[in-house]
Amino acid sequence: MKLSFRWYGENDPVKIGYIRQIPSMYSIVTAIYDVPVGEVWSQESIMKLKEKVEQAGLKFDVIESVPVHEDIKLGLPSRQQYIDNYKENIRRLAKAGVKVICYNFMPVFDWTRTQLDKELPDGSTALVYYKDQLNRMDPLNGELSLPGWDSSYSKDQLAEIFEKYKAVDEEKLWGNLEYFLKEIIPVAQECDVLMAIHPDDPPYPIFGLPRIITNEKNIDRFLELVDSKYNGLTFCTGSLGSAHFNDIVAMVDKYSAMRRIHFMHIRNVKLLEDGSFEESAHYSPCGSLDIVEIVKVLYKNNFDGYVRPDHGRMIWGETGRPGYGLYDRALGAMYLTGIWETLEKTNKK
Ligand code: DNO
Repeated sequence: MKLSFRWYGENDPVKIGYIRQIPSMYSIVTAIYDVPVGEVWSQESIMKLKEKVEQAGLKFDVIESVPVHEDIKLGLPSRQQYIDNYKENIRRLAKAGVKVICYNFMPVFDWTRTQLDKELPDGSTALVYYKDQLNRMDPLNGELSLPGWDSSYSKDQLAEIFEKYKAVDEEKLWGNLEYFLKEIIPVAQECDVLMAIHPDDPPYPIFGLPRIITNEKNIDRFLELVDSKYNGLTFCTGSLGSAHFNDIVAMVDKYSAMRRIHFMHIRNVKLLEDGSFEESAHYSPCGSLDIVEIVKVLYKNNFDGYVRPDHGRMIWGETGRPGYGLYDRALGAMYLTGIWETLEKTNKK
């Protein structure tokens, strides 16, 4: 496994030099953040970013994300221009040596939580998703915003997009995804860049919008749409693991054995009885997922892709981008490294 860490660039309160100090850190995961979704990234800005990462002694191997324009997900006639731009971004990133591109196909909203600063009994704060809070939320009142979103919309724009989605049910969304993949995967193959879709978080429809990268059956269908290693997965344990119906260890085992996982997001979640969940520390006893078992199956299948500790809590008084502080993610990184080292040493004997 290649340990990596998400960095939001120069504006990230977490300095890249601090990330470098985490033992066994290999690669940065980042993106160009000042270009509107759907537009082409300049080669110059890509090269500058690469330089910054490499100056810090880390690899510039993984991009998260090249976001997919809403018109592509909606299947509008205007999608062609955005798909052409997407292909150009793949080519330009390949020129800079990028190996994996993460993206998602969630309508309108990326990952969604109902509270970003829930205080846990130990005084740390975490991101949570409480069903009763969700039921009281109105996505159209303009109050909903998350730090991880690639786009932000005005109230009116959001209402307009919701209106357009009335014509897109799950099957239409599948069709639009297939169209997109059949266009971009040949380019990814030509450039030798592995595409890695991120699952929907949480893995079921919200606010009446369809979501399809949600469970084993659908991921099987996704992988068959274009049966190529270039059409792969970002397997996010916390996203898929926030619903009781997903057996995370079995899924990681299956897809890593198929060599279709290129990027792992590893974090833990604590599932509550009513289907709500709280993000927790990575350490298995803190949540509902068994992180040791997850890493074990990756090891067993000789996983050599990228792994990043995903969201962390805010601990030790740190402030910053919810989910993306330094301290708890660094603890997660060392926990994962410790498990991997133990597996390597025990299996050598
Ligand atoms: C959440 C992230 C996601 C992810 C996108 C990929 O913290 O894992 O926002 O970056 O869904 O496109």
